[in-house]
Amino acid sequence: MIEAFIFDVDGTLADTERHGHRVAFNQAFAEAGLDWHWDEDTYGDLLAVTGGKERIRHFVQTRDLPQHRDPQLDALIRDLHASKTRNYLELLESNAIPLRPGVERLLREARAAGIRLAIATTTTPQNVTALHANALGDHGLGWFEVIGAGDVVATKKPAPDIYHYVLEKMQLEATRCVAFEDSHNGIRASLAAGLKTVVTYNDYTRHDDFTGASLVLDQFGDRDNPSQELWQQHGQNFLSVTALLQPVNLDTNICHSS
Ligand code: XBP
Ligand code: MG
Repeated sequence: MIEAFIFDVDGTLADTERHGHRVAFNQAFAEAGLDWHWDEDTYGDLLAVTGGKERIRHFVQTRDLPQHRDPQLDALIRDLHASKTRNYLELLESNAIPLRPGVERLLREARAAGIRLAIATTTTPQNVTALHANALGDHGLGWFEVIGAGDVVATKKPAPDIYHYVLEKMQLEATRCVAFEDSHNGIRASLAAGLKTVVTYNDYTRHDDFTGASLVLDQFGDRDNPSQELWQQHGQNFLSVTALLQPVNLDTNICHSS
């Protein structure tokens, strides 16, 4: 019997990457006097590396930038990422990034059905609390029993560490949980941890390989903004807790790579 839903954040709860994180990174680079600029396509490629600090390091190394040989590279990455996080939090505080369609509804339905909620994300913890506070109000913070985020684990997605961390904190078996993800890195992590996974892709991840997912959707949807894929697959307008708790909807493993 399913007892908990474990949600990824970026790309799943909210479409944060293109106009959120990416903009915050570019602001940090400009503030530091660097001529680096991650346009939307470049950032889409860099999303193959999870973790903002790891992403900056990957960018410097793969483009063999002069900073690559700087003995202070670690300090530069740390300072850039701190600026980026400040910029991103300001973006969230201006309520610039809404939750995706159906997310708040599904969270409320799950709470009403007694389903426990948690977060398993690569992003920085402050980013999670700010997203929830701005999108759900301060009461929204208490909806999640465990927030597994960022550097709380040594190895980020696609490693399963963050899911293992959350399962251990919740004292739950993976078979009692459903994971919600948006990307190939994310589903690799959740499947490696043994969780059935629902995917809601976005513009950056629509062509990712989601093999092994139980459901692959364009969005959770709402009555007035339906999920197109769920309608085609199951004749339902939007993803509901009732649908998720019917084993048939989660026992199918989808081969989805386009
Ligand atoms: C997505 C990520 C994060 C964000 C940037 O996390 O990989 O690194 O892109 O956030 P998820 P930080 O999909 O697991 O929520 O700069 O704070 O890492
Ligand atoms: Mg994600």
